[in-house]
Amino acid sequence: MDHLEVIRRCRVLSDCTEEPGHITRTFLSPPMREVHRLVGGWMEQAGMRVRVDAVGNIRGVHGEGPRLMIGSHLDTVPQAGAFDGILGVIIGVALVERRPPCAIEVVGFSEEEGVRFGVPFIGSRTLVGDPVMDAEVLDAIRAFVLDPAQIPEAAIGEEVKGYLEFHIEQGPVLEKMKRPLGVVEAIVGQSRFEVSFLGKANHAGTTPMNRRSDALAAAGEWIWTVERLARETPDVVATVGQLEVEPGAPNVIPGLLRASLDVRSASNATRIESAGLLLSVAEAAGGRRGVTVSYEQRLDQPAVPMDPAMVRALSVAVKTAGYKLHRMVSGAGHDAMILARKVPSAILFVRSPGGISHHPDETVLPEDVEAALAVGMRFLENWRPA
Ligand code: HGY
Ligand code: MN
Ligand code: MN
Repeated sequence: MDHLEVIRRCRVLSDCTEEPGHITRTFLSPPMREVHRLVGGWMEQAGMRVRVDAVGNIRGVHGEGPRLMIGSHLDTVPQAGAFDGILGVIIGVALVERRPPCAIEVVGFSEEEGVRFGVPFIGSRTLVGDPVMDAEVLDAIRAFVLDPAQIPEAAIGEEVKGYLEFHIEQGPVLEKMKRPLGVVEAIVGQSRFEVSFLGKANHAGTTPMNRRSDALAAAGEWIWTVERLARETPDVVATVGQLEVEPGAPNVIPGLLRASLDVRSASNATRIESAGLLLSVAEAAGGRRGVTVSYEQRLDQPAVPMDPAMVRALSVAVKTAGYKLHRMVSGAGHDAMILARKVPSAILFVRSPGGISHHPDETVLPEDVEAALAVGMRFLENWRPA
């Protein structure tokens, strides 16, 4: 499988979607079954032993004994691009086809984005023995005809000695630096919350402005402040990406609003402090309107350094393959930050033209995928299980 076939297969998987005309594939959604069939078939063609584990991760093994895991996620955000996650799975299969001198397990994680239930990393957390056991997640597992009782068996054992992820950068850095690839040194920390604004629905025409508890007005003031404070704070990004408004009629004052909050920073102290400040701003905006604010934390993920020895080995592989090296921090979260709890982990980034991701215009350059395959093989030729 050459670099053009890797790209072709990523685009084939784009047709596995919940939303015709868009790429939307969430945790254990129906199109995920077709993804398992296609990816599983490509893994078998590459001579791998294939299984789907209890949370819907697809896993292919080639070789015996201590091995390196190569993977990324199968799921997408709504109206996504064709490469976020899946590129790393298909590159893993392509590298197995080239028969490196080490045993490999390729994994396609069933859920990394956290879109369906607001909790990210369901697939990779299962592998490190920290499964998400929320009732709604277990119901989805049963509905996909998988068995939650098998979840413990999905955890990795002593045989997995390292984890390598190939992933698009999803940002503008490599394009600006004119580099095809980037070696990730660390992944920023991430806090996610669900914030609820409980006001009082009422008639839009008859309720005087000074007698309203408008949940959306409170959230609107808060969201503007989230953006302003994040702009003013170095090394912090904050995003309100999801809003649910009830009852959601043009002639009814919004009584209830649920919002997501995503706060990231390379510094854990800055991230935690900023998140706390933004939540108190929400409470104040609600208080000025008789709107009660509550919140639930959905993720408290510290920043994670990548394994120094693997970073060095990847850097050597980039240089010996003839490419200019760029080492960088990842502003996006990745399954590597979960696998790093158990095994040495590293990420090789592939340039994102236009710096675009989580968008249909997300793409890759064929020569950059070719570079990633060449560097991946050089890394594998020298990797040995510690
Ligand atoms: O949200 C992220 O950083 C990743 O794309 N899941
Ligand atoms: Mn993503
Ligand atoms: Mn991703």
